[in-house]
Amino acid sequence: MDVQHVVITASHPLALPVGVTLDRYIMHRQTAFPYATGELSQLLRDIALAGKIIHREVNRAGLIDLTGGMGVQNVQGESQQKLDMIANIRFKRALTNGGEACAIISEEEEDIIYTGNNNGKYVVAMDPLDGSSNIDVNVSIGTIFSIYRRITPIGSEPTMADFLQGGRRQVAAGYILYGSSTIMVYTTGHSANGFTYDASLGEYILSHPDIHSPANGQIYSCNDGNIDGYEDGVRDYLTSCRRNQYTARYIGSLVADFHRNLLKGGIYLYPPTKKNKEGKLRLLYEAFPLAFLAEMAGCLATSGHQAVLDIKPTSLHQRTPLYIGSPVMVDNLVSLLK
Ligand code: AFP
Repeated sequence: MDVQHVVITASHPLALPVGVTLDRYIMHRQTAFPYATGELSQLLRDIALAGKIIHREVNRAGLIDLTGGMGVQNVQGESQQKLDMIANIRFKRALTNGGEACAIISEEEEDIIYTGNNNGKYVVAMDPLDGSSNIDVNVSIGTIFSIYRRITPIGSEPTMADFLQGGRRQVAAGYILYGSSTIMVYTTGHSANGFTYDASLGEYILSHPDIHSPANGQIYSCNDGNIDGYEDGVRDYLTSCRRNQYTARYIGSLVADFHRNLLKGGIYLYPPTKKNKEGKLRLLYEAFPLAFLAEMAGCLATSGHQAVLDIKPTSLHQRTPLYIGSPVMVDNLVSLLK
């Protein structure tokens, strides 16, 4: 059954104030959907819970390494695994135990992961820990997730088709950034909201309601070392950024770069390069979810030739060029591309 969505912005009578917990917010939002069964709400809570566990692991990563170095393992035998593999295991476990997802795809794994919950209505695409080169050096990293309502019959085994529906079919998407604080930002298709994690309470608290990104910005984020491989239009755009004395900021963790630009105004670019002719970023795990969020917050996301959300996915690990951020900046860039 198609559900009538109710748009709730910060000024809507159903909107909740800064300071409410994520759980309460999710429950409250559910009341806006007359036919909601609570399954998507539960799935979001499962993801949030996995995020808390990753937050804990990230914050003691150095200590885990020490333990691993001593040849000691924890009860799950995981202490010597790299943090991105641990995050992958944690998320799979949370989503499998939660029962709402019938299948998962992960940037860390080649094939579909079947949860055994064939009655689950949803499938989840996730990058459990993006920015792996930053893990060992205490620099911000993040989890990205994307949720689709399955198109195969409930009760049957999910298939690739459930994951290849296209970005506009996402029912929810978001990220958890493990930075100077941990924040979960997500959308269910109407507004984008951010919840900062208070570890002392064990709760995510609404801190960034109804995010609207500035229409224009002065920050550009790309790997300058790849510039020789960029097409002329991208190089021209970067030249204009320098001429305008914009600020260059590149963390190398998409979630962190995206989050900063979302709040402050800016553009993130990962064009095709000599090494990655299709671009480096993954369509299903990185580009689709962030593009969905971006559009909710008033930003644009393009591959250079079309809106990211209009790209037809054909494989689970497909790559795409990505230009995402403030609409004026993205439009200026696109006007220079052939
Ligand atoms: P890793 O997880 O392999 O570090 O890749 C991170 C990422 O997908 C994205 O988060 C970064 O913005 C981008 O790749 C960094 O890529 P470069 O190191 O090529 O700039």
